[in-house]
This record gives sequence, structure tokens and C-alpha cells, in this order.
Amino acid sequence: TVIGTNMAALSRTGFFRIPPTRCRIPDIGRSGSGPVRRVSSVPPPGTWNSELSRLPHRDLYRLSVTDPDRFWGSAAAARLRWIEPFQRVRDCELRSGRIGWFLGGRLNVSVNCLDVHVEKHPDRVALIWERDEPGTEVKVTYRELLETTCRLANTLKSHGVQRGDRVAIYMPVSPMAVAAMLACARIGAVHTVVFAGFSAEALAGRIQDAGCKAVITCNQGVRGGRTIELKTTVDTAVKTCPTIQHVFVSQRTDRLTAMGQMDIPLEEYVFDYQDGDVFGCVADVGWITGHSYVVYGPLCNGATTVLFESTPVYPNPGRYWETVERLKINQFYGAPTALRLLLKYDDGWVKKYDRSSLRTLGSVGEPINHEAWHWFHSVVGDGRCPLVDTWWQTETGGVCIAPHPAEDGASILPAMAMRPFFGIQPVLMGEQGEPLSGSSVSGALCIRDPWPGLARSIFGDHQRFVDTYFRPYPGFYFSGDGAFRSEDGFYQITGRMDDVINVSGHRLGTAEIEDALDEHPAVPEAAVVGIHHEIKGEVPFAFVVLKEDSVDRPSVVLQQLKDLVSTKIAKYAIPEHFLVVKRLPKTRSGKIMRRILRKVAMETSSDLGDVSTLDDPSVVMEIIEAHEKRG
Ligand code: 6R9
Repeated sequence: TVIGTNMAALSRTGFFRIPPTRCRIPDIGRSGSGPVRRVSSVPPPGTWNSELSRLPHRDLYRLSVTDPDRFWGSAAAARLRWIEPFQRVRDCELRSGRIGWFLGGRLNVSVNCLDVHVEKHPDRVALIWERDEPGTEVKVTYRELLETTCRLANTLKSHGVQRGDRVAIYMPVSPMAVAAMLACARIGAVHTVVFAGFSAEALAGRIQDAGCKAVITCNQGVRGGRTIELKTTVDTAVKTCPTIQHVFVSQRTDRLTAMGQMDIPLEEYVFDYQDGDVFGCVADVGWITGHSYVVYGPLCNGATTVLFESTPVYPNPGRYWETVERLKINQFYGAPTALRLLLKYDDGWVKKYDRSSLRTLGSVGEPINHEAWHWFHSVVGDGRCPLVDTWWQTETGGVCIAPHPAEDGASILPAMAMRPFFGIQPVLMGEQGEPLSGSSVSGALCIRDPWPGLARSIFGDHQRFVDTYFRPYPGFYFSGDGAFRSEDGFYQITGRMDDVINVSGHRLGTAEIEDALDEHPAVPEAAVVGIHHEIKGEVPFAFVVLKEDSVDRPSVVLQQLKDLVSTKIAKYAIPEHFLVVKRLPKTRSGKIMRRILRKVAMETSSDLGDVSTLDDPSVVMEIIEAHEKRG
């Protein structure tokens, strides 16, 4: 049997097909069947809406770091619905990795994402599912999403999934994936969303690590015009996962799937979001960006959120902008990797579509190079939309450094994340582990004092959590990234600390060299790693992708690239080695895996380590061959 629902809007798509069951709201939490009430007495007087929201951003930021109890306490009380009010705003001690927020309080995030909005506007569109085939989008209202979520939650419960159990979700970007996340949250199960498309081995590894009791999947996935056999992959994966008791299968396509015994059917400040906007974050729900800015963030705020199932180039490189026109998207949030890919094509692919609905553009995932920033800003946004480069991490929960919020009229500097968000106090650390003061300095990016979105542990390995994030700089959260603080006190992310190289005593972020290489019109993308050098300590090794019309004259381009690096940075930053490649190895969220490139460059590619997050593993062989050919 196969699960589904009778959601009217979706039934046409063939995605949801089980006969309706009575929609009962499952218990939420320990005493979850009790009334859901608002907090009135905690925190101190002055609610978010009246007093605080009138403060200018600068004062609001100051308050967020000088009196976090008042700031976060009133925000949490005013903006969230609590089952049990909290008694204390926080109990944190970073040295030991103790992070506790809203003590004594209990809430259910699915109630905050769904029920509170269904009460006010049940028929508002919650999700616009931008399916793989353009023009076949499906809209799901808050009421429909609540119904599906409750049905699925009841199905999970009736098959023994309980509070605290882990559930793997292996589904394409779709309303059913969102309902699956919210259904888990509703009954207190813990979800781990795995990119649909990861190999059986990669999926099994994650299931084993979390000790999952169930998997929720689809028969097949569809992406970029291709069909992906999800259920078959799950079948292979669960063979090595003894903790799995059930596999819940939803129908994404008409193809009937073989079922076995176990299978059961089935305002954000930064973006200037305004009530009624269509929020378009094109990330996959298997990436943290999809969790926070496709599902939980927009739904908690009652927004209409876009679920983008397809790819930026299917059926053609105009896909994003055609979608913007058709769905009238107001905020468009994407990754630099896609922008670098798209800017290779003719601007006509952008210009032929009406983008007047766009108000804010956002970038996330990697340092955005200047060329991509300017293209996004001037071609896509016609120079009229603020472009926010947002820095954050899975561990930080949400955006930590971004150009907005800022006072009205404050300018945005290209390719810079710039300003700390509320509650975030960035600290740059020097080589001896000392906080660096003043401006025009670079160091390891740490954050002083916790904020509510900060991760609280690593599942099943708290010691690893403490060692990774709190041991390197006692008393601070260590991000693993490097950053530069400018004359004006703005922050620029320079990349992962592991990617800093030392050439004859000069410390260089590889992102800086890549930014210079990317400026060349024939180079859509480049990745730089450091390799050992007898005399200089380390030297840069550049992997460059060339546009098709330049592949047959690489020596001309390479000389121009050397000149570019020399003028933009310095002579010592010129890569000692260049290798022209067709593609770079990337994760599913679009990050270049420099670790692999380092191994290729150092000729130690026989031991590549964990490659399960690679989007397309065949890239590795391609690069190794190119390297061997070059000799
Ligand atoms: C949200 C997300 C986190 C790492 C992070 C950093 C890089 C993300 C960035 C950025 C420069 C930005 N990163 N945003 N680097 N500028 N705007 O990507 O989470 O997948 O956990 O990755 O991504 O290196 O440490 P996650």
C-alpha cells in the first residue's frame, strides 16, 4: 500500500492518493493534548510589538547584545505560541558547551508553522510547489498542509513512531517532504532530511548514525527531466540498517513501486519579508538552508514559500527567472554556485522575463565572488533590489551576518556579509588565540555569547560538539571560517580556515585568489588549494573551468589569469600550478569540495575519505585523469 492524502489541490498531480482518514490533531508533547496558551508574564515588561519594534535597528542590535534576556525573551513571547510558558530566558556557559534557552517552556514548532496561521487565514497559500516541469506548479494552503501533516503524524504514530524516535526523510523538494518534517516535529520525533539522490551507502550511513526507526520516501523523484529511483535506493540502504522498522512510501509519479513487508503507504528582517509576499528560496530541503528558509522560517511567519523541485538549467538557463515571473516571487534566495553557472549564458535568458516582483535578492553557501555578485545585482535585480550576502551555518540555525537589517539608506558593499544580526557578536581571533581588536584585521571567526538558534549538541556525541566548537577558543563559539573586518567595521568571510594557505609567510584565503580568477570572462569557475612546497612552505594550485570557446587556447588565458592575480592581489599569490578541468567536485548544496582537489593536487587521491555528499562522484575520475594527462 501507498500513503497519500486527499488534498484537493494535490490530487490532480497524482502525488497524494490514499483515501482520507479522519484528521485528528496528534498529541503535541508530554501534556500536549492540553490547551495551547500564550505567555503573558515572562519576560520583563515591554512586548516586542509595541516598544521594541519601534527602536531603530542600531539600538535594537545593541539591546540584543547588552540585554539578551530582554531582547530574546520578548521576541520569543510575542512571536511564538507556547504550550508551557518559559520561566527563564537562558542558561548558557560556552566553555563547557552548555546551551539552554527558554527554560521550563514548551512549544511545538508545527503548531507555530501551521495552526496559528490556519486560525487567521486558512486559505492563504503556504507552499507553491514549483515542480520539475515548468508551468505545472501546485499551490497548497495552510489548511491543506495542516491536514496532511496531521494525517501523516497519525500514520507515523499508529505505526509506533514516538517522541524521541529518529526518522530519515529521503524525498525530493515537495509538499510531502514538508509535511513529513512537520509531522515528525508534531509528534516529537527527530527528523534527518537526506538529499534525495544520495547513494544507498550515504543514506544508510546517516540512518545508522542516527539509529532511525523509519524512513519516509517516495516511489521516484524527478529532477531536471530525469527520473530517480528513490524507493529502490531506500530498499538497498535499509538492508544494512537493523533499526528500521517501517518505510513510508509516497507516490511522486504514476509508477507503481514494489512494496515489501516493512513498507507502509503514505519576516524575516534580512529579506524584508512583508505579509503576503511569495518567498522564493530555491535550496533543497536536504540542506539546512531549505530547513530554515524554505520550511520552518517562512511557515512560522505565515508566508507563502516556494518549493523548487527542479534545477537552474532545466529545461533551459532561464528557469529561475521564468519561475520568478510566473509565481511573482518577491524574495529570491540562492547559492553562488548556481549564479556562476547561469552568468555564463546570454543575459537574454534573464531579461526576457518580468522580474518586477523581486524586492530582495539573497546569496548563501559560499563566499560570493565579485563577478557573480554584480551579475546577480545588476542583471537579475536590474540594480534596484538590495542583494544580501548571508553568512551562517547548519550549527547557527539561521543567518548570523548579513548586510540587512540596517538603518534606512545604509549602503551594501558588494560581496560582503557586513553586519552582525541581532545577538551576534563576531570576534576575530589571532594565531595565538587572542581576540583581535581594531579594523583591517583577519582572523578565525568566533562568536561571543550564544543566541537561540545555536546548536545544542551533536546527536549521540556531545563531547565531539564541545571539542569542535568550544575547545579551540574557550568561552567562544568557533565557526571554522576565517573573516576580515574592514576599516568601517564590516565583515567579509574569507572561507574555511583549512583553506587558508601560507606562501612564504603571506597568509592568503583561497577564496581571494578564486575571486580574482573568476573575474576573467573565460573562467566561469575556479578552485584554489594549497600544496606543500620545499622553499615557500605552500603554494596555490588552481583548478579552472574554461568556457567552451576558450578551451582550445588555454595558454593565453592562463597567462592572463596570472596577470590578473598579480594585479588584484600580489605576485606571491599567483598559482604555481594550473589544471584546466571540465567541472569541479561539489556537494549537493553547491559547495566546492576542496579537500578532494587537495588530494588530487598532492597525488594522494587513492584515499579520498568520505565522498558521500558529492553531487556527482564521476567528477573525481574526470579530474584525476586530467591531472595524469597533464603529467
Ligand atoms: C547556510 C550554510 C556552512 C559554511 C560556512 C561557510 C560557508 C555559508 C556563506 C559562506 C561565505 C557566505 N558559507 N554562507 N561563506 N559567505 N555568505 O551554508 O550552511 O551547509 O552548514 O555550511 O558555508 O564556510 O561555514 P552549511
